[in-house]
Order: sequence, then C-alpha cells, then structure tokens
Amino acid sequence: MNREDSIFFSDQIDHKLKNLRDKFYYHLEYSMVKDITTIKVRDIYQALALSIRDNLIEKWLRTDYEYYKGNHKIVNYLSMEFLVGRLMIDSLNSLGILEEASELVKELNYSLSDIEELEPDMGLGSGGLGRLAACFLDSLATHNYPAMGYGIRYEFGIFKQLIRQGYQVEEPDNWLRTNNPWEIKRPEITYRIKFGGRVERHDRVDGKTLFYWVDTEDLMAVAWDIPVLGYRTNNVNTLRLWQAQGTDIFDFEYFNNGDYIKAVEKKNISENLSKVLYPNDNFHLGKVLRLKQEYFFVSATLQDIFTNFKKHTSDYNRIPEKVAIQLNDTHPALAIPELMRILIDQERLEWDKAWAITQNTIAYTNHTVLPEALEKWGYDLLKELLPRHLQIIEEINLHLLNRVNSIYPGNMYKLKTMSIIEEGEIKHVRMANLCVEGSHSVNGVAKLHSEIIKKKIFKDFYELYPEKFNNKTNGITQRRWLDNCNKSLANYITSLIGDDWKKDLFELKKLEQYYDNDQVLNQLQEHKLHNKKELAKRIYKLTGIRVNPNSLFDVQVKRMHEYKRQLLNILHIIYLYNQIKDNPDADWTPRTIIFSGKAAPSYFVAKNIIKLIDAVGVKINSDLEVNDLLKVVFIPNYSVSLAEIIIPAADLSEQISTAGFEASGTGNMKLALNGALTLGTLDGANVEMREEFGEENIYIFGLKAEEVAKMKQEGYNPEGYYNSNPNLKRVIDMIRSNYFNSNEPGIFQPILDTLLKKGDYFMVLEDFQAYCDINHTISDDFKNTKLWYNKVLLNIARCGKFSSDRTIHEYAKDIWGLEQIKV
Ligand code: NBG
Repeated sequence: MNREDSIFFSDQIDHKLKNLRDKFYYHLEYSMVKDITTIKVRDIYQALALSIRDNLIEKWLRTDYEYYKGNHKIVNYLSMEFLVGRLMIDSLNSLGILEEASELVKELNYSLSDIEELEPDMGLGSGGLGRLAACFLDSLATHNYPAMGYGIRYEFGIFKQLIRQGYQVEEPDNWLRTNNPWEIKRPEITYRIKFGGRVERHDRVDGKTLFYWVDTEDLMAVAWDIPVLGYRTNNVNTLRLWQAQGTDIFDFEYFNNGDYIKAVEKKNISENLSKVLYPNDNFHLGKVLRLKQEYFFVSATLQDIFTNFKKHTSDYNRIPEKVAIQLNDTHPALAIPELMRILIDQERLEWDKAWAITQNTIAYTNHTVLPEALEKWGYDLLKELLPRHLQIIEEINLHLLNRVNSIYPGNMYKLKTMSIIEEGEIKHVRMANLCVEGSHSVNGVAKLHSEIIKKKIFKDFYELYPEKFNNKTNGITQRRWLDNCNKSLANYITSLIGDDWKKDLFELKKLEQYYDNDQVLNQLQEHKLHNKKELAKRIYKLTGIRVNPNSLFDVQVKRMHEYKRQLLNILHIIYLYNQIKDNPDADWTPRTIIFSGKAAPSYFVAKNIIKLIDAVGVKINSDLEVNDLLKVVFIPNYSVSLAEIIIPAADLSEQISTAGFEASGTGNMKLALNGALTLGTLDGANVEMREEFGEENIYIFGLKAEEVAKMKQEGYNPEGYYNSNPNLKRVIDMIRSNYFNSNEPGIFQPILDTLLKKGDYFMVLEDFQAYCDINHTISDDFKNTKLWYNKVLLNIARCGKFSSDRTIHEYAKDIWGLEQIKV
C-alpha cells in the first residue's frame, strides 16, 4: 500500500513506534505514568496489553474498512454470553510475538505467566454455551469470515465461587475494577431502547393501518468494542458489547415537579440493566430484568445492523443477501418480532415481504432439550414491557396456526403443541416455537441432539418444515485449547508433524504413524507428567491437599447439574473407598479424582452435591489406610483460566450425563485433545467421539438415549437397584448413616430423596454398576502404560473433527452463505 491510498493517520508521522519494545516502554511511561522507582507489576501487564493493542489496531481498522468497502455479507452472532477468558497470551500467539513479549518482561525480572495471572477472566458466560460463542469468534476471525459478535457488557460476570466448610459461597466478579485494556468505548455508537408504553393504531384512508409505539420509557445502549484476532492473519473482527445508560433527558414528571434528585435516581435504575449476568446454566428463571436484558441487546444490535446496512442501500429485500443473524439459543429470540417491527412500522413494508426477509435472515441454534431450560415468557409481562412485539408475535402465531389448520384440518393436538402462545391459566409465549417459525435454519449441536430435536421437541415443526432442520456438531478452538494451554505438548506435536494443525486440526491425523513408536509414546507421557505436576502444585496452593502426580488424574470439570451426574462419580468414589478398605493390599491403581464447577446459586441439590464431594474428600483424604491410593479434590472457582491448567493434566475425562440430556458437551473435546481418555455415556458429542476415535479407544458405558426414554416410559424403579446391589446399598447406607458428616447429621437427606423417594430422574442407580465395572477396566488399562498412551495418541490424532474451525466452515456454507474475505 502506498502512502496516497493509506487510510491511517499514523502514516502522516515519521516516528511511529515500530516494535513491541518501543511501544511497551512508551506505555509504561506515558500511559501508566510510571518510572523505574514507581513501577508495579500491574503496570507491566497494562503496558504490555496496550502495546499488543497497538499492534493490532491497523489490522482492525483495515478489516472494518475492507468489509465495508467490499459490501460483503456479514454474519452477526447474537449471544447473551461470551465466555472469553483471558486475552493476553492468545493475542500474543495470534500476532506471532509471544517470544518477543516473553523476553521483554524478563528485562524487568518477570515471567510472562506472572504477568498473565494479573489479567482477570472475561467471564461473561456461565458454561458451554458462552464458551462455544467465544470459540466461534476465534474460528471466524482465523478463517477470515466477516463476522460481528453482539452481546452485553455485564459489569459483573459469572460469580466467584468460594468453598467454605464444604459449602459454595458466591461473591461478585468485579472484573472491571481495574482498567480493561482490551475494550474501546464507542460513545458515538449509542442507540435508544424503548420499553413499556402503548400502541396507537392509525387507520389511513388508503386502507393501510399504521402502528405507533408511544409513551415508552427509554434508556440508551452504548457500544464497547473488543477486537477478535484471527490466528496469523490480518483479519480482526469485532465483539460489540452493549452497556445500559440512562437517557440524558431525565424523567419529565420528576423534573417538572422539581425533583431533580429523583430524576437522577431513575437514570441509575436504568443503568442496572447491564449490571449482572444471570448465573444459571440450562435453566430459565423468568425474571423481568432478564427479559429486559434480552430485548435491550437485541434492539441495540438490530439498530446497529440497520445502520450499517443502510450505508449501502435501502433496498430491504437485499437484507438476507448482506446480513446473516444467528441466534445463540432462544435468548435473542426477540430479534424476530423486532426485525418485523422495524420493517413494518418504521420502513412501511407489507407483512409478507417483511416476513420473508426476517425468515431468510435469521437462523436459530438450539442448545438444550431440558424442559426447564426452554424459555417461556409470561404473556402479560410481554404485553406490559413490549406491547407492539406481543401484537406481532400474535400475528405470526395466527399465520402459523392457519397454516397448520389448513394442512391438518381439525387437528387440535397440533394446534396446541405448535402454537407460539401457550394457553392455560397463565398464558405464556414459547420462545423456541417462535424461533423455529421465524428462521430458515434450525440446528442442534451434535448428531444425536439434532435427531432428538427432530423426533421429540420439535417433532411437529419438523414434519411441517423438514428442510429447516440440520446438525452442526460443536467444536473448540485448538489455538486456545492446545496451543496456548498446553505449550509443551503443542510444541512437541509441531516437532513431529509441523504446525499446520493450528489452522487445520485434521492435520493431527499425521500423528497416527507414531502409533507404535515407543519414543513418541514416552514423550507423551513425559508431557502429561509435567502438566500433572503443575496442577498438583496448583491444587496444593488452592486447597492445601497434596496429590500424587503419578496417580491417575480422573477429572470431572463442568457446571454442577444433576443431569451431568457428578453424583454418580461420587457414589463410585465411596464404592472404591470401601473396596480399598476391604482389601488394602491388592494391586490398586492410585487415583486422584478432581472436580471443579459452579452450581447456580439457587440450585439447592447441586450445592448439596458439592458439599457431599467435599465431605467424602475430607474423610478419604485423611484416612491413612488409603493414603495415596485415593484422593478427592474439589478445586474452587472453575473458570476458563483454571480449565487451561486442569485440562492439560487430565488422564481421564468424565462425560457421564444421562444419555439424551447433554446436547453436545465441549469439555469432552478439550480433554481428548489434551490426551485424556474419555469415560462417557453415549450422549451428546461423545457419540461422534467414539465414531472418530474407535470403540477400543474410548470407555463407553450405561444406558443409551432410547433405553433411558423407554425405561422411563415403562416405569423405572430405583429402589430395586438399591435392594439388589449390595455394593450400591452399602454406599447409600453410609451416606444415610452420616458416615461422612457426623458433625452435621442429615444434611444429605435431599440427595438420598432424589435417588430413592423422588424417582432418580437421572437414573444414577441404574447406571451405577456399569460405571463401576468400566472403572475397573480403566484402572487395569492405566497400569499398562504403553497400551494407555497408544490410545492417548490415537485420541489426539483423531480429534480433527472437533475443531470449531470445522463447525464454522459448515455454518458458513450451509446456513449463512458466507464467503472468506482475506484482508
Ligand atoms: C449447552 C449444553 C451443552 C452444549 C453447549 C453448547 C445450554 C443451554 N446448553 O451440552 O448443555 O455443549 O450448550 O452448545 O447452555
């Protein structure tokens, strides 16, 4: 590029700071305002982050410019959650300046990992759904797809979990307390968001009816932009997060009455909207504030999309040609009536035209089949908060029901189940039905899950619109989840097969040639041992428990949820404990069982399970008789950055949900890529992992999804298992007799009740024996080091499919019609 056609102001000056070192020292002095005598380690982090940011800014500006100039189609990924984690190491690696940065901080006697520890996690998500969104952004940028992520800039992300006396305690996550060098506030990108009010109807003489949404209570959404770097490419996409602000025009009523202070208070209340992330995973709470958050971010996002679209044309028929909108679950479902409202009320399009544009623009991903996670909003609440949207939803529903009735005349069952409005004593709006009706594509997140969607939860919609339904199996980014978090293994792999795997994970196939190579298998073991020692240090630091790095590291890290069955794991631990006590001199395989994960603050049983894990751990870890043979650890405050330490150190990955309940899982993929073998049910993506890895390289047990369904239908009797299995009975009776909690008798009664009195909904007792049996096999296999690492190698080599790069290429081709635009 020559100077004349440069878009950069900085090209006008001759003394640009060219290298990282110059920038770094510049920022230490001029941004942090520090000298040699006053510098603190946090200044080093801040200055380094600002220097990294400088390094990417030209690319970022150019990316925006190229996308705009070329008028390319853009995908807009709408998600209430982006669980990004830290950005520093990832950015350095993407830019190819990791070594340089490492040398630089050494000059000041620090290591890069010391500096990294100062970066707070960007924890704007609660679990897999939010982390998936972050992996997708990474893959989109790396593969040069024009994309925007849209979400909320929560002031408080996922809460910090403390464990006190075995109980979970929540503390707010004040991640913005220190300056966040990665975000840029864009006050000029601010939109007005309306709530409440009423709808005025105007029947014009030409027969057209117009609707005006008036007397609303408004607030503002202001944009904060975060750069999303592609790996070793010039494309830098944007994650745009909205923050709520009160309008500057204070509430007139108070103002007119001279109550200036009240008016300012009101402004404060509106700003609460983007304060906090709801910490539930797979659970719909139905709170007003949450609904407000959903509309707030959808409305700001659509205004932004329209602003950008209109820079090129106001021919709205071309929207689907230029804009793709992906709804990450139903949380942004209001995008459907909002887009209709804009097209009809503001741009004055006819219903049919507006509807075709809406459907062709929007696509929906479903992430769960749990009924308690499916969003339903009270009809009256919607009416009060978004009266015009409710009218539009009713009209969408009318069209849908007419269609259903014309195809299946008089079929009341179909009308009832497919209706977007759920009738009943209290009427509700079913957001999932709205999403299916309003979009051109509906996808599940693993093969099995997509089948369940078609056969069960959206069965009738599938019959009506089979062409809409498709599968996009989830994936993870290998940049963060191998290259950055497990550097020594990543470098070793690169030394064997080159580094093309970083952008094309199928390249790992080349490792298969080393299947029987003792030296390579030994090296895999060495790297694992190294990571296990690192984790052991961390465990000691965080919990005071000493663990043996040579034991089998058996890991279950994920949200605490009954369907994920941490309870099955802990029942097996008690069983194993009994076995060892009965026969201490047998040839046991020492195990360290590691749990980590947060429970929703109001999820009582999940919190009770944490307490049980802790109590069992306290007992076993202090029992000198079992000593090193068995240790149980609960590491508090699971987060992206903690996962980056635990996952590389795992030997065994627990993916033991009740079959049919885990939509995909993504931790399963991260653990396999880092050389842990999977112990799992045939659920979610485990099914495809077995296909890829080969049956002999994965440990599968338990009921299959259709068996779970059948057994539930025919009547499942947990008591029968308890009475007929002496090992199980002994375990349950120990819990009942307060063996692990003599100081707090009775506290685990709720857990016993879920298993024996309330029908064991997640079939823990049914799968117990199969789980114990397969664990025996695993313990035996682990003793045979060569056999074990054969399997490890094949697992890693066959992980290609589970890259989010593959997932994103599929979305781009099948759903978005998106081209790669290299900047
Ligand atoms: C979760 C599923 C996981 C899945 C992620 C990402 C929700 C609603 N669903 O199995 O439970 O891996 O989504 O798709 O959070």
